[in-house]
Amino acid sequence: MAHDSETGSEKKMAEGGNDAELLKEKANKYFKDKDYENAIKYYSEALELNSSNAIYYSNRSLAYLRTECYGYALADATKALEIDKNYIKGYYRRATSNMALGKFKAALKDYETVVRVRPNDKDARMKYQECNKIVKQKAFERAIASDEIKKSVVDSLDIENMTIEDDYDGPKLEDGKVTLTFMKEMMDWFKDQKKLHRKCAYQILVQVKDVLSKLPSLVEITLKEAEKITICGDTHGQYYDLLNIFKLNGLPSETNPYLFNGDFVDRGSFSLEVILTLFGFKLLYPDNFHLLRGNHETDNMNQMYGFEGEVKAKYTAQMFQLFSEVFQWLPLAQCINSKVLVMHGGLFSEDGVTLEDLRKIERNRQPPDSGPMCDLLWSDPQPQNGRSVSKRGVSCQFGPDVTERFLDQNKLDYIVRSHEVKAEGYEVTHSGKCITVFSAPNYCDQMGNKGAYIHLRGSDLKPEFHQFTAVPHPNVKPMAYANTLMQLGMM
Ligand SMILES: [Mn+2]
Repeated sequence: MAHDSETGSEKKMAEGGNDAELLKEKANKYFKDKDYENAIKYYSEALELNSSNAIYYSNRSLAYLRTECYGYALADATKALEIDKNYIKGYYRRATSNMALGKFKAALKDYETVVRVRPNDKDARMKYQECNKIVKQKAFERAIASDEIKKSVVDSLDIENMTIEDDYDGPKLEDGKVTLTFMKEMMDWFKDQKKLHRKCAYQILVQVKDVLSKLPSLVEITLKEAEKITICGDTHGQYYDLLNIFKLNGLPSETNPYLFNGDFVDRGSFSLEVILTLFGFKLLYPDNFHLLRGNHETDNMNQMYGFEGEVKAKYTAQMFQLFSEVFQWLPLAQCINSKVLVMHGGLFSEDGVTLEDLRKIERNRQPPDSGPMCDLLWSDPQPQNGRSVSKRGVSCQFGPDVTERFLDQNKLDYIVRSHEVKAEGYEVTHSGKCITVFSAPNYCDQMGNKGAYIHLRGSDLKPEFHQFTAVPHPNVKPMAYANTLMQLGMM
């Protein structure tokens, strides 16, 4: 779908329409240069002059899709269709927004409409069929889930008897254990785009499931005076940038602890390499290497944004099932020295949530649509007081007063969260009480942002920011394994 720029068809515009058109042209140019923030700004200005133009809404909807603001994208696509119910692109936009939000049935309705209106459009038919397939598969999964207690993949594996072929000369666990030598060999092996033997991958997954399932939903650690921890944000399958973090900041070890704050997989096409490396270090240093769940360590996201496709391409559907089981055991939040709380998304849709409430969350599941578990994975801060509807269409946005009250009630100093790309790799908001850290530089090969990580020392718990830029990676584009409906060029 080309981006809408046809100007000729709108000669019948109201007064001020030409100014609005100029603003749209300006916005289109920013869009083309992938500067989505400015594109949104000028589409919005165009809409202020002429709020009855479906194309403006539709174009802004696409810019919102690109910046992951699916809630806003959905609202704009809906608006475009209210103005012009024959506007085909509006249906595509609304369908894509709904897909991104995991609302597959709603998306299917829009694809149905397009196919009905354009029976000879092959592209439309393909999208309809793709979406229909997902809806059917979801219905099937629900049927199974209610029929019997879901069995673990672990029970159907016979890892002991998996043979490693003689021609495999890659890394192997030593007596079934992850060692530092194994980790170094595996990282080099991955760097050369080679595949770890499936037996080793399964060994890591089964062991890490066991380790993670013994952790509480809220992990609490204490740093001594002289100790330091490094907190990283989203890595999103950018394996070569992960290696660069280790190069700049040192390999994980008992004296160089790390906390990776979710969204390890999806989008970047080296998600398996990232997650197996992180799981390997979790096994090697269970008390000094920490992982929290992000909103992308979930089935719906993995189906749309590439991780499921990548695991199926490199291994099997069964292995993806096991990943899904492991992800459900990732802890949801971590508290450092009873003062700093770390989570992937942010704070809550309601006041009064306590650390005790977080400890009690039964996390071994796909996240619900609302409530504390959903908020921890999905919410975002906002500059104004109070709460508002999420731009993403899930959870909420919370203001500085919300942060203040939460910290007061729980006797905390500040929160660290990730989840949003930031130009500088980090951002300090809410008077220093809400910090965002993001560690995927030049996100999706196109955002031009820096990455960052944070050092926290036991002595003062003051955040110290370190920035870095993207390094080259082999020529496999982000989203290469994503569902065809989500691939960038097709939106
Ligand atoms: Mn996220």
